[in-house]
Amino acid sequence: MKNLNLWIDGKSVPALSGRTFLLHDPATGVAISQVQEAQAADVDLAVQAARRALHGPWGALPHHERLDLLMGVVDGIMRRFDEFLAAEIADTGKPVGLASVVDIPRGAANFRIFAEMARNLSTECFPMDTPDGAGALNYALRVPLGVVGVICPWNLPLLLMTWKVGPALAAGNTVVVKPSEETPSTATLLGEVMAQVGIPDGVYNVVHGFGPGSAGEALTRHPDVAAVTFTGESATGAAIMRSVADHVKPVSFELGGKNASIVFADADFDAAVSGTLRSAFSNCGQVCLCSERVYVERPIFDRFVAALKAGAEGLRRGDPLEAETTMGPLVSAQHRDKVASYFALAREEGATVVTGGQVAQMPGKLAGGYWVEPTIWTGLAEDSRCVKEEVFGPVCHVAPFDTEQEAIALANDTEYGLCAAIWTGNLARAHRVAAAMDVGIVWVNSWFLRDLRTPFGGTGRSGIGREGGVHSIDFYTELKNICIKL
Ligand code: NAD
Ligand code: 6OD
Repeated sequence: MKNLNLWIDGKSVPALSGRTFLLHDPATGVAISQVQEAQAADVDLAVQAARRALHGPWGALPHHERLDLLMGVVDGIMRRFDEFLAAEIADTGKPVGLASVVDIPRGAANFRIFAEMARNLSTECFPMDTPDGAGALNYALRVPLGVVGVICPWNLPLLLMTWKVGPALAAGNTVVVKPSEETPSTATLLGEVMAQVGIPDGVYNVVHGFGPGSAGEALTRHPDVAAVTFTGESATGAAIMRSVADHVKPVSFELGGKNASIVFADADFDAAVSGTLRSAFSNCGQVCLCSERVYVERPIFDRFVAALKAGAEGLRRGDPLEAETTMGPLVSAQHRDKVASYFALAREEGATVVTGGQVAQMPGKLAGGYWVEPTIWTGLAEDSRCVKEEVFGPVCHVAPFDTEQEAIALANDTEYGLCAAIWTGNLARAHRVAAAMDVGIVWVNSWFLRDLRTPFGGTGRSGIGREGGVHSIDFYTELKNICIKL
């Protein structure tokens, strides 16, 4: 079994307390790693290392040299691509066909796009008239926030962590990362890459552990952490907000969703079916952007449900390392039990189970893994818990609608507001319905497609702020106003 240390001040170190926890392979249930659990004292060491780097070697580097080093991280990840891939698959159980084209390449790309973006940053400057005629120059400077606490979920571990670390470092900050307790490996591997490519010690630190009463909470409460960027559940976001309140720290929150897809009868039928299959079942439904509510115009409802059922039943569960596998397990036994509880609840709430609805039995070494069937429900009331609450598994409820107004009202009837997908062949309708969606991101005839310079984030319980491009840089910097009398 592998031992996974913390990464503090450029070194791999055990936790001061000697406490550890076990990590299991989601595909088999077999224990694969013993992970060092950081407590407040370890978090303090990491934050102090990050402060020294901020006020020392990292802060002293010319801006373009910092960005050159971050471009080196891109190459460093790509050189160790296979190790990142193996570590991500072992922790998450996601299929190699997904992790090799999405998770690891995006982990590298997140450093490239923000290093490129930060090279071209500008701020405003206004030459001013003054009563004495001498004039003044009033301009703004961007300065880093300081030590940023980065708290991450388990569903896209490297992708979502680097989505925050990339811009934070490009903006001149240093970071202490708390990866999910379920998926700590790639964050640790990234520490080795940082050291190999010459990022100064203390710029990037990793503390493993849990949330409340453990490394996560200690990080959010640390007085020398200037800001907290968090991706995870909405309820956890609320807890973190309470933790940072006393120090009035800025937060960037990417939280949960209960996203809708709307399929109009004028859509390209096959594209809508395959797009909805992807948006409901990718990564075993463990993507915050997944569609758990699908609204289909009544004339094509029965045909659509039948096609979606055939597609879901065609997904291939199997060894995540095999290229043919299109559906992996859920991340943990605890999460499998949560998803299974919604299978039971849906039946109690009167769902028709079109397909799935069970924990899946797998053969051989996969028998001990956390497998479930892709599941489609119909017939639930709009106010039922299965239609209102985020399940975060391979499930969707499909319901018919009759008018565009009704579809908009159904899609918007949620406390969340992360994203929506609209499938239509009518351009005017696409614009109209997209504008009416109460969410941060709308896809038309697509899903999970975007230029990384555009704003990403949600409304309502789905988050606070926007990440991506200059929007990330805005969060990770303060603007300082300087007015010089000439
Ligand atoms: P989670 O909230 O349970 O945990 C996320 C992280 O927060 C973990 O590292 C955890 O240890 C830490 N944590 C938990 N309690 C804490 C506390 N009190 N203080 C500090 N840290 C704490 O989320 P998860 O189960 O890992 O991820 C799934 C959730 O994340 C889903 O709700 C999903 O929608 C959401 N998510 C959102 C986005 C997005 O971009 N909007 C992306 C991915 C996942
Ligand atoms: O693609 C991204 O940048 C991003 N933040 C995706 C989030 C996925 C949620 O699980």
